[in-house]
Formats: sequence, C-alpha cells, structure tokens
Amino acid sequence: MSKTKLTLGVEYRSRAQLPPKTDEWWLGVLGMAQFGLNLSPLDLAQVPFATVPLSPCGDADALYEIWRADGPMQMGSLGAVQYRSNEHLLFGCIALPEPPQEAAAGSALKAATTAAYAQIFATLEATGYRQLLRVWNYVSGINQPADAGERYWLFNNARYESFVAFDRPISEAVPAASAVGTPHESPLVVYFLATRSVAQMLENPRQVSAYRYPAQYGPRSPTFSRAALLAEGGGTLMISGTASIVGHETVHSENASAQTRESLANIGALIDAANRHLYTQRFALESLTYKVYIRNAADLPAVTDAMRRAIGPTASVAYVHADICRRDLLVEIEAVGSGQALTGAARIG
Ligand code: 3EB
Repeated sequence: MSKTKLTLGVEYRSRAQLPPKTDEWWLGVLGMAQFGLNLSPLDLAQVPFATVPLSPCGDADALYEIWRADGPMQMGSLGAVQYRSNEHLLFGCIALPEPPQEAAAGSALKAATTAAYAQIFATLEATGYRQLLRVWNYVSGINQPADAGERYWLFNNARYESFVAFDRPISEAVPAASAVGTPHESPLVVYFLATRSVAQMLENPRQVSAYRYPAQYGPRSPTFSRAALLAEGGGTLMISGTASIVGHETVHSENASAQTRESLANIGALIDAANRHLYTQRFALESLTYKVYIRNAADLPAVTDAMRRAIGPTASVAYVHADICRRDLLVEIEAVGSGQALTGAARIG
C-alpha cells in the first residue's frame, strides 16, 4: 500500500457547482465552510462544514470554501467540534453562541472563545493531530466597544489564555490565522486545519510579528503567525489574513485601493520567505487562491481592480463582506498556495 501524499488544496464554488451528495468527489473533501446569511443547512453526513454568517460580494447568496486532500478519510466529533481527517491532516469546525446571560458583562465573548479553544485543543490531543496549522475566527461585533477597547481585544485575551492553559506556545510556533467580524449576536465560528507532521511558520520582514504587537492594540497580542508552510507534497502555503499594516501601524487608512496594494506587498514578502525556505520559486502572486474580506461594499470595484492588476486575470479570488479587526482597516486578504495538483480534482461546473 502506498502512503498518501500530503496534498492539500482549496477551491471556491457556488451552491450550483456542488456535486450531488452521492458523488465520489465528496470522498476527497476534508472540510468546508459555507459563507452566507440565513443559509439552509447542507445535507452532508460525512463532511464537516462551518457556517459563517458573512455575505459573499456580488449576486450569489452562498459561497463554498472546500478543502480537498488525498487518501481515506474519517469523520468524528468531540464536544461541539466536528472533524474529518486523513493520514496527515485534520479539518475541524465549531460554532458556539455567546451565552446571553453574560452579554452585559462583555464576558460572553470570552466564555465562548475559551470554550471553543478548549474543545479545539482537546480534539487535537485526543486525535494526535497536535500541530495547529491554520485557524479562521469569525467574531461577532468585532469592532464594538468593550471594556477599555474593542471586542477583538476580549477575543485576543481569551485566545491567548487558552493557548497558555493548554501549554501551547504563544509566539513563533503559533498557527496562521484570520480573525474578522460577523454581524451582532452571531455565534463565534472557528474552523481550523491541523497536522500530525511538522510545519514551518513564517513571519513577514515588513511587519512586526502579531504576537509582539505593542500594548496600544490591546493588553494581549494576537496569537498567530503570518503564514504556515507544509513542506511535504510539493509544499502548501497558508497565508494568514493580511492587511495594510507596515511595522505595526495601519497605512493608507482611508484608501481601499492602496490598502489592497499594501496587503499584496505583504503577501509578496511572505511568498518570498516561503520560496527561500524551499530553495525554489514554488509560489507566485499569480498562482495563489485568495479570499478577500471587504468592509464597505462600495469599495469592491476599487479592490477587485487592484487585485487583478497585481495578481493577473486567472488567479482565483473569492470576495466576502466582513468587518476587519481594526476600524481603520478596509480590506484583509488571505491566500493559499498549493504546490502540487490534487488527483481527481478536475473542475466540475
Ligand atoms: C493584522 O495583521 C490584521 O487575530 O487572528 C489578521 C490575521 C489579523 C489574523 C487574528 C488578525 C488575526 O493584525 C488582523
């Protein structure tokens, strides 16, 4: 028996482009996220999916982010975490409402974050996929005032304390991540990828590491790396949510187009770091798969134009409306580079 290769890829589809649930295509799906408001649940027993209450930009009500991998897979759950794994990789997701009785105190978000991360770490420890690679955090009302700052700060406190409570590093080996805002009173939604193998985390020389941000951005720094690189299987690069931040400061605060260009300059620096690490020009701006969070719908044309000028006409880009974790940020961009074509991943629809 040949060992499965460590291939991993992402693609975006509309609801109409999803194959029928009996199609063999689903056997190669590790996990999914569906983006949209008031979506009906999917009838899929064998694939975990996160439901993220954010609208795709444009006409479609739903956008599907699909993580594909090779080899036999198994579904499982632990607490509220649903997961599916192959030999090397695990995709998991969890959604937790903020307990209403605690809403007034502002500790509801802290309680939901602590519970979500406790269940995520318990899942990783129970299954043996110990290395958290990539985490997506969808936090309701992320810019709303709370305590002396914003709700994002409360989230950062609780995330940081969860890493400490589970004896996880809080710098360097932390996962790549995104954290963006969903509408008021949405549940906290977190989905993630973890591995049994080792991963290389990357930082951006143009930016202060997020885990070393100064205290003006909150008493606890955000616990994430700028990118995660899985070297096996041709290399998979997972770039964190990336914004118009140089050093630790927001630049171009009123200008979505310039923020898009600056974010892509940051992504370019991470591509360079990944290529240096692999001693080859594996990744390029033109060949990544992107997801772009846009605060204001009116900025969409300027952002799409800036994207196409920088990445060319063919790269895949999905656009979603979301609040970004600093009020002066209008755009956040995440990206994935897959080093090797997936077997049987031919496009349908
Ligand atoms: C930044 O660079 C922009 O808190 O997990 C990007 C990616 C951002 C992840 C997180 C926050 C997070 O600080 C915001």
